[in-house]
Amino acid sequence: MSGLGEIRVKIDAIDDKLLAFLNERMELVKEVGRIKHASDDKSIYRPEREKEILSRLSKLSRESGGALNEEGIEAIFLEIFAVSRNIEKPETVAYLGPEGTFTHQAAESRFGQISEYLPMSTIGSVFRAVESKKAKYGVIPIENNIEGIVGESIDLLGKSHLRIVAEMSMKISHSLSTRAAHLTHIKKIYSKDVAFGQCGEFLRESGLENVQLIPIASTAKAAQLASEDEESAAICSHIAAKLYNLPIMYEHIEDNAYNETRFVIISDFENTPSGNDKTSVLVKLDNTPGALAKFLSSFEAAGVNLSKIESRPAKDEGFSYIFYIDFDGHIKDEKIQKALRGFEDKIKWLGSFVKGI
Ligand code: PRE
Repeated sequence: MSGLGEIRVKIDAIDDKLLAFLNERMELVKEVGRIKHASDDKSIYRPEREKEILSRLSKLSRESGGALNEEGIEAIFLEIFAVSRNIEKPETVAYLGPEGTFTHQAAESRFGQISEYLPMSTIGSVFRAVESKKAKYGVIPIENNIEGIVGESIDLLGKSHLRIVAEMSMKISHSLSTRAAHLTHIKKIYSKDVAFGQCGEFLRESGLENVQLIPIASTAKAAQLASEDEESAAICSHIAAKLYNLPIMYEHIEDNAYNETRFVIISDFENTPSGNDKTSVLVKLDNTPGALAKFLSSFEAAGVNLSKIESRPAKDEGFSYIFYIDFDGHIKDEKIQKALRGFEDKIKWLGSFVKGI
C-alpha cells in the first residue's frame, strides 16, 4: 500500500490526463456547435443524445466492475454536458423562483452551475421568458406524487406554442427552519400551500396546528420572510434555508417519504425520436357518450401504453373537460400516428421527449 503523498501524486497525474481529455472533448463540442449553427436545427440541448451517452457509460462501468455507479456517472457527466452546451452557446434558463426553490434545484441539476438563471415569480412568467426568447429553456413543476398535477402548468402548456423537451423527477424534502429558539415561540409559519398539506402530520404532532399558517407563492420566499422575524418559521427546502441563513430546526418533516415532484423543461424546438420516448398531449373530445372510450380504444388497437390520464375543466361553457394524457412513444412514431388517426383536430401535442432524464 502506498502512502498518502504517493497516492496524491498518482491522482494528480490522472487529473492532468482527465483535463487533457476534457479539453479535447470540448474542441469536438465546439465543432458540433459550428455544425449546428450552420444547420436548420440549431437546438443545442439534445436530451436524447445525453441519455444515450449516460446509458452507454453506466453499462460500461457496470460491466467492467468500475467504482462509479449510475448516479456518480450522471453527476459528473451532466455537469460536463452543461459546460459543453455553454461552449456551444451560453444558455439562459428561466425557472419558477425565487432562488432556492425546488424548481431552482431541479434546473441546476440539469443545466449545471455555469448556465445563466432567471428566477421568475409565476409559472406564466417562465413561459413568457421563453416565448420572448429572453431564455432558451424554462423549468416548471408539472406534478407531485401526493398533490397531483399542477393545473396551471397544464393549462399554460395548452395555450403556448412551446413544447416539453425533457422531464425529470426529484425527491422533495422539507425542513422546518426558524430563528426561534423553541417550537413554542413560533407564532406563524410561512410556506407554499401544498407544502402545508405535505407536512400535516408533523404540524399536528408538534402542536403547531393552531399556529397561523400563511401561504406564500414559494417556499424560498417563505424562508426569506421567516429570516426577518424570530417568531416565525418556514417550511422550505434545504437550499432555501441556506440561502437566507435560516437555521434548520427539523429536517425531513414531510408525511410521506416518497414525496417526489416531476418537472418539465420547455423550449421552442422539437426533439428527434430516441427510441425510448414519451409524449404528452391535451385532448378535447366531444361531450358525447363513449367519446373517451373510443379515443382510448384507438390506443389499445395500436398497442400504445398510456402512462397517465387526468381531466381538467375546459374552462369554457358548461362542464366540459380536457384530458391530459402521457403515453409511450414519439409523436413521429408510426404506431403513434396510427393511434391518433382521426383525432388530429382534437389534440394539442405538448411534446415528445426521452423518458426520465
Ligand atoms: C453534447 C452536448 C450537448 C447536448 O445536449 C448533447 C451532447 C455533449 O457534450 O456530448 C454534444 C452535442 O451538442 C451533441 O451531441 O449534439
